[in-house]
Amino acid sequence: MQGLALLLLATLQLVQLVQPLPLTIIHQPNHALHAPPPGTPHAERPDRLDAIMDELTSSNLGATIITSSNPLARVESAINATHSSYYLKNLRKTVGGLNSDTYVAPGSYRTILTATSCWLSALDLASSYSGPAFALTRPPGHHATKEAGMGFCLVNFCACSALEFLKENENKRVAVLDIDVHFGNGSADILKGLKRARFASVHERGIYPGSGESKAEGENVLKLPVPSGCLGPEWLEHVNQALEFVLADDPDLLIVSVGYDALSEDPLAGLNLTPDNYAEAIGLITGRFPKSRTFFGLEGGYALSATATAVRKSCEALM
Ligand SMILES: *[C@@H]1O[C@H](CO)[C@@H](O)[C@H](O)[C@H]1NC(C)=O
Ligand SMILES: CC(=O)N[C@H]1CO[C@H](CO)[C@@H](O)[C@@H]1O
Ligand SMILES: [Zn+2]
Repeated sequence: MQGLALLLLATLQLVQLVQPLPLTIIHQPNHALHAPPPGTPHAERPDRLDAIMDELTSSNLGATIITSSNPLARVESAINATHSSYYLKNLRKTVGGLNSDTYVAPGSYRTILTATSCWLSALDLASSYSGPAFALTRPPGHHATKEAGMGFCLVNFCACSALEFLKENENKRVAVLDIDVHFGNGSADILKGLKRARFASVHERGIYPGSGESKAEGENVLKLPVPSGCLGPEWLEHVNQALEFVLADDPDLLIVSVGYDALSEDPLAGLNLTPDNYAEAIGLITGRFPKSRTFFGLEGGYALSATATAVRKSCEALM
């Protein structure tokens, strides 16, 4: 009798162990403080995230939606470790344009702190085997290099998270996959040469930021440009190749910088993906690496309704 009870208990515990954890979405309540100056229309605007959150909250997704709450000192130290103090000093005192396409509003630095905090919360979940998690933040971050914001990006949240993980785990490795339609030059810039990190980007050839050609960028960085007009199957093949590269040295964590500007509706780029192609990419990713140790963070995506649909389908694929 006692033996049976023990067996039952053990089985229950086993079921709990293999039961996948639900998706956690981390959202950024103050994101609208980062807004373009009145009267100057800009693709990177608060509506982007509002449309996504509306779509997610009105669907029966069943994901846990939380906000982040990291101590300010941790968030700042992750940012300080990623960008030069010269650049950050300049960023904090700038209001207006950092350059012609990248604006800074009075509240931008505060939204940057919460966005970083959201990515760190997603990191904490995935690094304690409690993923998948998805940080839904803006503006995007993957073009920001150590020394400069550009391409709508002020701080590189993806790089902040990867470096934080490497700092907290001395012997572990991190894999970073970037599937925004633009080459993640900032993430490549910050991660190249790091022994315990691998980075791969799948992006449209010949568009912004112009440095996405497949020339070598150090042994741990792979650039996989696809031609304009590219459809789902060819793109997915490249995503698969990118995954193979970043997973080759048995990483402990996978970070996915996901931009939805490869959708055919996107006004800024020329690929022809559908929302279902994003769900298929998520399927490829979770088929090759445990989703409990994976987290996603939002980069671009400027066609509001198609992006919202594709984010929902991505989340459904993660459930
Ligand atoms: C980050 O750097 C800024 C400016 O150099 C400094 O004021 C701040 O105290 C630093 N924060 C942490 C947690 O290191
Ligand atoms: C690693 C990398 O490609 N960095 C590039 C990012 O884009 C800027 C602007 O095009 C270049 O100056 C960097 O070299
Ligand atoms: Zn992009």
